[in-house]
Amino acid sequence: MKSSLLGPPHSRVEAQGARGNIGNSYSPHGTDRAVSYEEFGGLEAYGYLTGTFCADLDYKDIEVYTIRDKPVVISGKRADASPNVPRLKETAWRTMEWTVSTRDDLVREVSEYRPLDSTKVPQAQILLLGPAGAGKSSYFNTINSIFRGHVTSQAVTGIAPHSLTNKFRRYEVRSGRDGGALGFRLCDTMGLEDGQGLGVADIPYLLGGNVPDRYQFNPAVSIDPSIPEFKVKPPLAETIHCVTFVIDACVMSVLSQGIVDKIKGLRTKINERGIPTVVLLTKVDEVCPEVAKDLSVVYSSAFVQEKVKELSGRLGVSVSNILPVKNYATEMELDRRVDILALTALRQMLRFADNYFDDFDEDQEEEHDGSDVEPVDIIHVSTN
Ligand SMILES: Nc1nc2c(ncn2[C@@H]2O[C@H](COP(=O)(O)OP(=O)(O)OP(=O)(O)O)[C@@H](O)[C@H]2O)c(=O)[nH]1
Ligand SMILES: [Mg+2]
Repeated sequence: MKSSLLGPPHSRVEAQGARGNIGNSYSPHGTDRAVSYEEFGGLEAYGYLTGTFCADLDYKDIEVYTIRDKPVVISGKRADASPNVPRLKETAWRTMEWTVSTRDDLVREVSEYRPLDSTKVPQAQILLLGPAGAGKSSYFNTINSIFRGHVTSQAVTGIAPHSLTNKFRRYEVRSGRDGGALGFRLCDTMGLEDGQGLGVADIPYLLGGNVPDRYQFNPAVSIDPSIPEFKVKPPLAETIHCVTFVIDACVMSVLSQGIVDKIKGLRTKINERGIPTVVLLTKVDEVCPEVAKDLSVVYSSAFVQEKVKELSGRLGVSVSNILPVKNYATEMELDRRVDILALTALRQMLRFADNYFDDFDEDQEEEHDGSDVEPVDIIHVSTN
């Protein structure tokens, strides 16, 4: 079945009379980039971009070569998607109170968070890693919005042929416009891409705090330790204390093997350093129509649960460490349910950062003279 589509990436399009989302994903045929096209809870179609991006970068030509029912697994059984398949489970697979007081308690808990005094670290450093377009910058914007009290978009977000974020940013979050800085930073990175973008060789420098704020990434070249601003002997306060992988629920099923391998390679490096990892599953509003209507049913959604299980299997991460979120993308006003999911995830990251501090080996706090920095894998940590 072939048909041509013209539509904005990562948004709804019309095809074969059905509505769905497009997400760029993998490149099986050289310069062609395949897309997944997914109807809410129903059809799944695969196609290739047949044209180039138009001048305004907003539209892609897409030739769909197949459309088929999207397999859905409910309670461990594979079932064809159909209107008869219950989208919501009778019993939620995670519990959550969606009340105003839950939101307020989370805001308070996160606002009051500070790393243990003994660490001499003023702010936990959380590194956001993930494929291009997964929602890393949007997650920072979401958290920033919550504490600003209105929707903001400090970090640039959007869809582009390659990662839109091209600078390393250690974002601080303030409580209110003139309030003090909170006890964490969200470190935003360039997206992971097949054959380019952030790579496994870059990760030791990012984890080790060697890379300065606003470092300009080069998608074709690994981080260069010979740049003048490269921090040879960063303090513990600047190293990474928790890593968050950000994965787009819409396209995770069709992530290329190259990207999955890259993520696994990064995880190995991160685990070797005992740094805890969390996975954010973004865009859950785009994989389940019930969730799109009301985010508070996210933990009852069979589709979201299936995505969580699938991701767990694909990346080898435990289900409990995969946290569904919906970032602010088009909203003008804050939404309590968006805040609760985003803050629950952040609280988990901060708890994990605390675990890292608890486990931090005193031996690693020894001074290094910094003269022995090697191209990869050497991270110098001191407490100054
Ligand atoms: N519906 C929906 N859209 C989202 C969500 N998160 C992000 N988006 C949209 O997805 C697109 C990409 O988001 P970004 O935050 O720029 O993604 P990124 O991971 O920073 O991408 P790069 O910087 O290019 O690597 C933007 O158009 C966002 O508005 C979400 O949870 N739901
Ligand atoms: Mg970004």
